Amino acid sequence: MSSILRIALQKSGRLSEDSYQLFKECGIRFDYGTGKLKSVSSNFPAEFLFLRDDDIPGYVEDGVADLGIVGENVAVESTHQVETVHRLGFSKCRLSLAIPRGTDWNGIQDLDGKSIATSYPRILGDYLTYHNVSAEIHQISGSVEIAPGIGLAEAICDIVSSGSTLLSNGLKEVEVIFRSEAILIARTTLDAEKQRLLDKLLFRIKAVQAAKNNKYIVLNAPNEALEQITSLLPGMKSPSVMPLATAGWSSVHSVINENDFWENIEAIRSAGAEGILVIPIEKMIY
Ligand code: PRT
Ligand code: ZN
Repeated sequence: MSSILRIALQKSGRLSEDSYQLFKECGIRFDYGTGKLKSVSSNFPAEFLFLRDDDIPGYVEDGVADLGIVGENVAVESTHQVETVHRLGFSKCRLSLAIPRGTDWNGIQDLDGKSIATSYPRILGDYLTYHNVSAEIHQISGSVEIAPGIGLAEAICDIVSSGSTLLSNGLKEVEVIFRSEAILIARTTLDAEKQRLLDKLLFRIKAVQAAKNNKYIVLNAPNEALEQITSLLPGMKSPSVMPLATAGWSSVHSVINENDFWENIEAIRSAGAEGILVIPIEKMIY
């Protein structure tokens, strides 16, 4: 029987849409939604299982699923042995300590002897131990932000994204203890055939991510500025340079990274480039 990868995704929540979108961009089609628990892809040897995110590391460790997508916060907090295969760059957030807005903050030692409510006792416990702080950890599974208001704890340690939940509960963020994003996790032992399928999937994921991080750029340059402009646009191997119908001018085609995009564009313009077009890339394969 030929092998099939079983991939666990969050059924419905902050990871779901981006996870589904990622597979779509990788050209892997499957149905989801309307209460489905699983779905087989119509064009890739994969079966998708739709689960609560907290259950995914356990299912991956047990071999019910071969792969899964979870927040790194969930993977690190769980005691299950799984391998982090790839960082996916979405659902970014941070796990932070927060205290009532009116309270002074001089540093982590302020929490010595205090009580802290959290759903992340392991990550918090390790952080406190590392900083030699002894505090009482109250493990609660939800609505952590109300704990100080109802007298359950003096501080909280919870996931923060925009910060508006903390704000509306009269709390202030005082220390980021962990930064998280969605990750692809795998069972620690995959047979050769499943590993081959995982490599195939990773190849596609990397092409999709590279495309998102880069843009295709086309510009016109006076020939005397070509050397300087092409050195600013190394592209994937080297830029393409073609003569324009206007004598003394060339067209340069290359790829430019999103991270230093604006600085590079300014340098290219001051070197003499004109008529710059920047075009999104759909897939990028090195
Ligand atoms: O139902 P299921 O168990 O599957 O989902 P869930 O409710 O446990 O998780 P879900 O969907 O809320 O989050 C899934 C993952 O998304 C988390 O494990 C994080 O990795 C990531 N993520 C990104 C977040 C947030 N942003 C986030 N803002 N997870 C939770 N929050 C919550 C946070 O707990 C707090 O209540 O949003 C609130 C803070 O948001 P801001 O924007 O007000 O700061
Ligand atoms: Zn959950």
